[in-house]
Amino acid sequence: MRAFNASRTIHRFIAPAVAAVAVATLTGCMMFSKPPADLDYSRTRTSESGIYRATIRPQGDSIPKGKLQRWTLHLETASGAPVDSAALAVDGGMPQHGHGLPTKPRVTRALGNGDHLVEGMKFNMGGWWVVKFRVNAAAGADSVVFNLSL
Ligand SMILES: [Cu+2]
Repeated sequence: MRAFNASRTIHRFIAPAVAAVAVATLTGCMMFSKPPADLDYSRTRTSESGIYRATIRPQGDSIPKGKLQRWTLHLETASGAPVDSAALAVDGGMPQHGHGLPTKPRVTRALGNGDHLVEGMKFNMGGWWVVKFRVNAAAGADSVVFNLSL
């Protein structure tokens, strides 16, 4: 009797398919650190030198991501007198991402009673945004900064 040893050792080296799928969605905004805890997200803020008080009124009140929107900026002096005649410039960005606004919003006209139309606002991602209005009017030059959490 012959013991037929049918055991064959077949070594299959299946190379582990290390599919390092580098999902190339690295658009430069991959910092997930939290914004400072003490940020003031008020929609009414006093300017940095205290000359003005300004209120942002986003269209429809909520601030959507990725959509062009119009805002109204209400501007008054610290004592509450509406400011209609002012040179206003808009700037902004994400301090933690090192980038600015994706658009170049502008204050296009005065609407009366201290209100000013801001066109071209857009925020293309979630997180902490800063929007700054530089104001130059009879009472002086100053800036007012708003924090947004999207
Ligand atoms: Cu960003």
